[in-house]
Amino acid sequence: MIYAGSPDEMGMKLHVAKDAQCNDFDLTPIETTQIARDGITLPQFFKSDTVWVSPGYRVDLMVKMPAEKQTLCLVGRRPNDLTGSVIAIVDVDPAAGDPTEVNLPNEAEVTALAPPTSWEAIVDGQKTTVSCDTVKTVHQKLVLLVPTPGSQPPDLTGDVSLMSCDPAQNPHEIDPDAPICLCPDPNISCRRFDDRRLRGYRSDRVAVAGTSERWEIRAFDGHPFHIHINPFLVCPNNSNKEPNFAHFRDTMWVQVEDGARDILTHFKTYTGQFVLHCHKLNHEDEGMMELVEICAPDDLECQCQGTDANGNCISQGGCKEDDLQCEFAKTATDAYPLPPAPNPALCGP
Ligand SMILES: [Cu+2]
Repeated sequence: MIYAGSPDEMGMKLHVAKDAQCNDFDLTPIETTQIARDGITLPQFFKSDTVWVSPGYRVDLMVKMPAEKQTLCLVGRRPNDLTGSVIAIVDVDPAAGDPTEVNLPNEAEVTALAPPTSWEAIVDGQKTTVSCDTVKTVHQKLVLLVPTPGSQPPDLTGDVSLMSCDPAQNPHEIDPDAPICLCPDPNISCRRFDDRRLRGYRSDRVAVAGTSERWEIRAFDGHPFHIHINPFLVCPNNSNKEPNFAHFRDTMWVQVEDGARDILTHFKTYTGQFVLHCHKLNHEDEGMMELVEICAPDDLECQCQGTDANGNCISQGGCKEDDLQCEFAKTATDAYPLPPAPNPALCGP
């Protein structure tokens, strides 16, 4: 099942119909067995009566039909449609073909196809066996959407001018006499894609081929985090909607109620640029996207694209010397979920 809709999350359940048009159905749903996410086999089955999806999701699942001749109703529920709508009618009819299987495939046979959840890679300069248990240091922290607490989002319609902490430069300042820093809305880590390009940053996040990193990802409300090229390992979590054991995927729902979601990256051999973004296309199009760059291990010029006032590489999260907005974005991201500490040098008192 591929969810190409936008912008809402949806929970889907399969119900046994009481009539051919699914005007009425049994309220108890049928169990489904998820075997892959984003085309990558899961290391164990995930059984659930709800297939929960967010924009950009792909779920492979198996269903054992309860009877040879029956109609099933696929019902989808969204935040604005809690009673649900029938989105597909499934007819099971022996006249349509010969049954080939009575039971679902064996779990061990299917999960044997899953990629291993630990591997060898360079971490912090050392060759390491990487797993959610062995790599605990958080190398990069991402927050999806960080509005400044108590502020109204600025009106950015039709205007891609730079956000700024300097009221003289900031056309979106709400009150020129009380300057405050604002995060553009939407954003990733208080930064917006086109602002960063206009300010001349070649990329937003740099990593080295052959390495792995642990990333901590949070959301102010809820967003499907999506990254291109290399799938990432989702570490065990407390989700009751999705597989909560370590598994690979390339799109992951992150919501405020769950706190941080940790992933392990594995930058294998590809060098070059690609994007990570929220998979809600309206958010992505408004700037909730980053440019990621993978450099070869010996390409130091790629790894360090100039230095900031303290000698730190700009490409490793540093800011250009006069870029107060970038400094504020770092402070806000590091502090999250708390508000950033007031800093008159950046934002006024
Ligand atoms: Cu989003």
